[in-house]
Amino acid sequence: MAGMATVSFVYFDIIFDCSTFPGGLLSYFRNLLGSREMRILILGLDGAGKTTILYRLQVGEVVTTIPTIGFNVEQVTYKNLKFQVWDLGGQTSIRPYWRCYYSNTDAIIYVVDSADKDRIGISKDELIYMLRVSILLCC
Ligand SMILES: Nc1nc2c(ncn2[C@@H]2O[C@H](COP(=O)(O)OP(=O)(O)O)[C@@H](O)[C@H]2O)c(=O)[nH]1
Ligand SMILES: [Mg+2]
Repeated sequence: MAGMATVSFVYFDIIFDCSTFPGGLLSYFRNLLGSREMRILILGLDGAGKTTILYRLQVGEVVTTIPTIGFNVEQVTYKNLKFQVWDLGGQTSIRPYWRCYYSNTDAIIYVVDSADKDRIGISKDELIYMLRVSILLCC
């Protein structure tokens, strides 16, 4: 990740508009969860901070990462909710394969490195493309 800036998160639910759930996102997940584990994807360009966020969620601290080849999948428990979190590699050559993971996914976390100003446009384009494809595949 370039520089010392913080990572910005863009969180959105690919299936539902969150405003539909006045009880909050957590209660939305809790209601859905009853029967199964939630599946979440973490996407973003390479070096954006995806793996760091995954392990921050899982072990509660920042760990040293190496570039992700392929993907990491980890189970994360938060307030008795279980999430299966898929951290997909963000290199240019791997991005076309993100679409293979959209089906059966409950939510996507899209990570943007706010310090990587040279690639902010690429990150935006990938986000828009990902939204288009995921909506086509999931609705
Ligand atoms: N300064 C700063 N560095 C970060 C932050 N998040 C991740 N990094 C660093 O950015 C680099 C890439 O992070 P990584 O999680 O491997 O990115 P990924 O390719 O998206 O999985 C690593 O050296 C991290 O330590 C952050 O919030 N601030
Ligand atoms: Mg990674």
